Amino acid sequence: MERYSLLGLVRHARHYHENWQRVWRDPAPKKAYDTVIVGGGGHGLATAYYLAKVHGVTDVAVVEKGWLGGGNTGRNTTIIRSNYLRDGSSHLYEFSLKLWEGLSQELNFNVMFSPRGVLYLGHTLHDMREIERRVNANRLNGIDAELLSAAEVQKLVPLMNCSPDARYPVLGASLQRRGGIARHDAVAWGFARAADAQGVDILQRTEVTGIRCDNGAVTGVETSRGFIGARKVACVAAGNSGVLAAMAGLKLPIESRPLQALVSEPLKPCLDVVVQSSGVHCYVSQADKGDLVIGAGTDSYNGYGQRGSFSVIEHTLQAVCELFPAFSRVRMNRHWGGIVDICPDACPIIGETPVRGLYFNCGWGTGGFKATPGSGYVFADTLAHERPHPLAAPFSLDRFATGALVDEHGAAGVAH
Ligand code: FAD
Ligand code: PYC
Repeated sequence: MERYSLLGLVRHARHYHENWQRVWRDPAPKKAYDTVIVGGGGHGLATAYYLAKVHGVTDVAVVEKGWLGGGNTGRNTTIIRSNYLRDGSSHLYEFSLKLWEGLSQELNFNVMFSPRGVLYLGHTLHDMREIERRVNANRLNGIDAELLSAAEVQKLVPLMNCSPDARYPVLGASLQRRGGIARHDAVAWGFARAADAQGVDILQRTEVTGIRCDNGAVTGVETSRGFIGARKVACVAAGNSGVLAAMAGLKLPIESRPLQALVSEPLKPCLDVVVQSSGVHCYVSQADKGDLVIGAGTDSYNGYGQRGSFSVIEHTLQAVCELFPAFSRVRMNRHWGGIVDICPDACPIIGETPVRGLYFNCGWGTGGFKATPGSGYVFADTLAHERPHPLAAPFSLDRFATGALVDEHGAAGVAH
């Protein structure tokens, strides 16, 4: 009975909220490592974990200028799906989705992956043709995909305004039932804890300020805590990738732009599927604790401030209210921005650079959260074997010289 009394609650709080154990160590940097990973977001931490776990490479440091998951990993709307158009990207994201399905067990840490289904709405005949084409392409690649009519969408999401009188009426949608959401910072913490347990050093509050090269090969990184030598340097820094590349004299085909999201006050359960619409432009899901998690479009200018312009967020809220008139009475609690790294073909860059031993994993833009485990896995394999993992091969930097671009603009959750 005491469990439910006020006194019981206070006792519980005092007992469980004191003397917390560290979940990962806080080591001093060593003079040198075999591999230094720059960026303690989900992708960098996953890379470190799989390097140690799968390849036995444990002489690794993850160097993070702020706190783990403080970049886009902790700022995104966590939509996970694998319904991309092109074969190369479909295989990579599907590989990642399969890893999500077992990730909490793999890490022994609950990342709260919730495969509640992802709906992608069509508002015009052209949208519907594109959606149908993508559903067919997904099925050819063995990826679950369904085409829904407007009536089926309405049945699945009773709160949605599917009236033919809407300004942009819902004509139908694709549905990937295995898609869903996860708890963003738990993903960073789960990979961090598991990488640390394998012997990886995680160095927070350590900013890389320079990349040292000698004779065309990388020798280490200058940091706010001194020089750290490395045989390999792997940059996984999302919106800051261009800045890091410039430190080694490289220019990446990337634009860094703010992308915003916001959360509402908590509501009773009312939306049990993820809804995306590039037509009216918004994406929304309801987190397990009840708040609506809503995402916007990118600002149309480059920048490094982790906030975005008011007009973009206002446009998104208009779209949300149009799709869900009931949400017009909901108060918004917080909004923020992250800096996304966008490639011309809306696909990532994974692999080596012209500098020997210097690797980049970036360009995931507005859609890399879903790729976190898969990206870490294939990048670790690429680093360990010093050749592209087969799933990473289509995403090498030299595709911008050969012209073998993997255009995924149509499947990006955010129009840009
Ligand atoms: P980050 O988590 O950004 O990690 C990079 C780290 O590098 C940062 O922690 C940063 O501090 C560190 N760093 C940078 N420079 C240095 C330096 N010089 N020295 C040391 N450390 C450095 N994707 C989806 O799949 N689904 C979504 O629903 C989705 N929604 C999004 C919504 C928003 C608002 C945003 C901003 C992004 C969204 N994304 C989404 C994209 C997704 O968040 C990213 O692609 C993904 O999280 C990138 O992970 P990362 O580990 O590469 O980068
Ligand atoms: O990639 O699915 C996605 C996405 C949705 C919102 C932002 N990115």
